[in-house]
Amino acid sequence: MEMTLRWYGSKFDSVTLEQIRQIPGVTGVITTLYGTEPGEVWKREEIRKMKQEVEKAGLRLSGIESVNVHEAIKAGLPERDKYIENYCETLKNLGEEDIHFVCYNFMPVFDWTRTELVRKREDGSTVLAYNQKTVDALKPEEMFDSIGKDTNGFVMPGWEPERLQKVKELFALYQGMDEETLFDNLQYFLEKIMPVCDRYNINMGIHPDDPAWSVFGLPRIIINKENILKVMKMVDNPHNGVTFCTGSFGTNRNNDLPDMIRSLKGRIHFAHIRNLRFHSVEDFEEAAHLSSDGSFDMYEIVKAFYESGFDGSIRPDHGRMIWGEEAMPGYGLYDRALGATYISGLWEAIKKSETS
Ligand code: DNO
Repeated sequence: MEMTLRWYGSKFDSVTLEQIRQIPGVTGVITTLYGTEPGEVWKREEIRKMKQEVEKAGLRLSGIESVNVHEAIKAGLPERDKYIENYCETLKNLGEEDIHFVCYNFMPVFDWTRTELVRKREDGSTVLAYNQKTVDALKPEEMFDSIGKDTNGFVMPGWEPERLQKVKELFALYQGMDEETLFDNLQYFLEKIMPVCDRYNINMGIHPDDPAWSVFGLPRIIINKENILKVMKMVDNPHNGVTFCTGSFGTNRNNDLPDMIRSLKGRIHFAHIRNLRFHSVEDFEEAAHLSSDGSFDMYEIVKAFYESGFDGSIRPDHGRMIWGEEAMPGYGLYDRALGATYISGLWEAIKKSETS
């Protein structure tokens, strides 16, 4: 297991590589060429520059989150082949720069969805939150305006203004599309990229849908054990793997996270670990990573990773905003650093108790 932190690059992140380097146990970052558009080919020089910057700070570039998938691929449009070719070219360039992990998602139109970015908790910290009734009362195109004022001026991943300006157009692409068609489109994409992944030894990790159910009537498929196992089977290649995000799969209270982790043995290449606090099945907020602060048993989750021989990168996912920090919501330094040391502590304890 390698402990990492997500980093958006010096132009976009308030957290610096020097700060990340000082978090005990963190040796790598997960980053991206933030600012590239889905469908673009990533140039080798740009990739190399990004990697050198990370390495110069004494850290490893452990993987990419995300190389986003163009909407034409998800919607299965005739021009998808061109964008898949571009995707393969990007993978090849990453492989040639010795980068071997890529996270992506296959959610139509929206990436992750939250209804509040600064819900205040009793201790004065703030967290991201989701309420289904709020979503039900909104039109999709109003979604960004409803939270946009709370981003502290940061461009949120998955909520880029260019994407949101086209929301209505994008919705039209999925009119009447069922889940089976979305599975087919994912299979088509995976079958085309696997040869490049085999050649350059690139592990792909699909990120679950967040929340793990349909929003605004759009089809969503990476939501539970049955569906994720189906994706693993339909392209049965170890390079076709998962980014196991506890906070996303965990939105659905029927998902048994430790059981899912065990059933995906060998196919989880990257872990996002965070905790949620539920007020009802349709209203939840993000919590500190500790079990006692939320609704998940973090010990059982980390144990499932340990016992299934997980050897990929872990990153503490979204944290609370604490100690007056101003950062991209969910991605401040302080609470994620606390999360990293907590998860490392659980890992050490589990390892020692199982080997003694
Ligand atoms: C949100 C993130 C997601 C994730 C993508 C992966 O904070 O977990 O935006 O990076 O879904 O492609």
